[in-house]
Amino acid sequence: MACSRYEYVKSYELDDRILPNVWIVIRIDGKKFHKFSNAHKFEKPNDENALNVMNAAGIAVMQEFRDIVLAYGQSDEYSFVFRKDTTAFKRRASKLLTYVTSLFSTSYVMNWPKWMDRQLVYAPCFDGRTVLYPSDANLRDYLSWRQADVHVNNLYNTAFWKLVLESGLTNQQAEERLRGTLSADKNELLFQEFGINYNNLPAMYRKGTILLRKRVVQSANDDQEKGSQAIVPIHDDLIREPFWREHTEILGKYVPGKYVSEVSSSPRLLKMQLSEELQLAEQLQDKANIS
Ligand SMILES: Nc1nc2c(ncn2[C@@H]2O[C@H](COP(=O)(O)OP(=O)(O)OP(=O)(O)O)[C@@H](O)[C@H]2O)c(=O)[nH]1
Ligand SMILES: [Mg+2]
Repeated sequence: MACSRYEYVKSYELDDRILPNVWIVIRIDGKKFHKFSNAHKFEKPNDENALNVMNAAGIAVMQEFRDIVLAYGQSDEYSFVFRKDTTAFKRRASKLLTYVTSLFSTSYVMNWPKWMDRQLVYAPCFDGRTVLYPSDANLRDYLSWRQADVHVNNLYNTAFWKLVLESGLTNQQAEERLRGTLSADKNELLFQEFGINYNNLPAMYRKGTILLRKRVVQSANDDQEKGSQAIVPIHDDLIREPFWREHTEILGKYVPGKYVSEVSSSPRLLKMQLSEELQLAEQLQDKANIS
């Protein structure tokens, strides 16, 4: 068809391709989740199932975008790290950002009934931003910043909700009680008044969730090629060096690392993936047998 006289408007679209050789981080964040979590009666300060809806949505995004090497989630946010040399969507910034944000949102809704026993009252909504980091050190500092954030918030929230829900303080009184306290003071308060050793609380609450692509095998001696590939949830300390020594694939030439786990003792998030993969393999086998 001949060019229409309107076609010139296409030239107004800007080329927003991301410069080469940088880590691309896309972070999504729930809109007004303070209100959303109340409306859906999330447990305070952490709702394990609600956090797993976030994790399941994060896994769905990683399954779709194979160039995401790591994702990190805490509270109502998730960060996705694309490998430096990704060519996904020709590195077009707005395409990448909008696809990830909308796939995360729809996957959140799809996964809700698998984890929650209440219905969604209204549609959750997420914003998204893209940040570029030129060096590995910058990327590690970014992730450390997000994990330090969960530590500060979770320690405060744990102490705050104990004071409100168990000691009967009003929100304002609890705020006043915690004003100006250091981490050590809050640890002490939890221990002395509530008998809680903060370090024994679930790691997912204290450290957030790191999603890594791994080959899951049953024993360390198993051939790596035999395992099924899955997105594995990990709740480790990524600020310190051992994490990066253990998962060298993240910053190196990307080949999924090995994850040793008995299927029966795997986290439910992982079991669900492995059983979905098994079902798919069985369906393919059935099809092959029929034809
Ligand atoms: N009770 C409960 N609340 C949670 C949980 N996870 C996230 N939230 C809520 O989500 C909020 C997330 O913080 P923000 O993203 O800073 O605040 P927001 O209300 O989402 O506001 P905007 O992001 O600016 O739209 C927390 O302050 C909590 O109120 C949870 O597991 N349990
Ligand atoms: Mg938010």
